[in-house]
Amino acid sequence: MPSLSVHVGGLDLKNPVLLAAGILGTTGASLCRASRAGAGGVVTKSIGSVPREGHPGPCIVHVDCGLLNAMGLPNPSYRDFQAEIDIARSGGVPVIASIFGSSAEEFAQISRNLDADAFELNLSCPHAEKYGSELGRYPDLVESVTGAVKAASRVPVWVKLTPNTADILDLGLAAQRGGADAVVAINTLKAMAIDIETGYPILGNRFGGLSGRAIKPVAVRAVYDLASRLEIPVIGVGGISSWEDAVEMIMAGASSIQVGTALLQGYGVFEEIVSGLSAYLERKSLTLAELCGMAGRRS
Ligand code: RRO
Repeated sequence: MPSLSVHVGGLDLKNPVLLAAGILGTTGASLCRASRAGAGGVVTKSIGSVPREGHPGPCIVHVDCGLLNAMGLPNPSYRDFQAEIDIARSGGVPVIASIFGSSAEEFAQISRNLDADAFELNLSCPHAEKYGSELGRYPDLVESVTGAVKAASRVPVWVKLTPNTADILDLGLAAQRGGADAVVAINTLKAMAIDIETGYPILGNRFGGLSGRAIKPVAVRAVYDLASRLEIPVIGVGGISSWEDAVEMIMAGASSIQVGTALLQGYGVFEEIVSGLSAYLERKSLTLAELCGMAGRRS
């Protein structure tokens, strides 16, 4: 069988299929289940400096081809989350802590105090005042936040980018200038749903972020654009639910991929993607490195 092991963004991974931030990443036990199910690495739910309850419900609604969420960054704060990371680490794969803050200093402070194998900077949540894409849509802020965390921590730093911008490449270049070890593309697309009987928005927060199959083509395009210009690796996320989706995202230029909303099908999705990807590489007599960015070399 072809090797699926890969070195991405400063981490050695046994395979390139990771658990994405936000889904089943709130406890050490659920993160461990993802590693036992075959994930090559796991990303936690985003963690901030103080506890947050999140937005009022409803926080999640199923829509055609996807999921709309406005969780609102609920988390217990980094002080109470270290124990969960320690449990997650017993799963034997790298644990990447997703962190958020409202300033470069707040990001840096969290990274100084949290012990994880890498950090993924959430500069892209589409529906949280003063956080996420409210900073992450400005290239200069992406650069300064990335630089501050790089200076404060000794582990690799990945930057998760927002698709809710005119040009995601500008954001990727800013992350690279700030010293990022990789960029992660994409977070959810800003979206909403309305109940037609009452006329009320369905989500408590009125609008939220769209994930799942509907956003895969948007993510593929973002990864393609980023991978063709950046020198650092691009980690692809957005709507991947099968090995075929993973192959497509890797062909677009993703060095590894993350799976989020597809976890609604169960933890078996990791094994399905890993074994399907492996069988595909064998059938085509390709290595993972040869597959990565193939579409860019053909255009
Ligand atoms: O918690 C959330 O509502 C959330 C986050 Br942190 C994020 O990055 N993306 C998203 O769609 N929801």
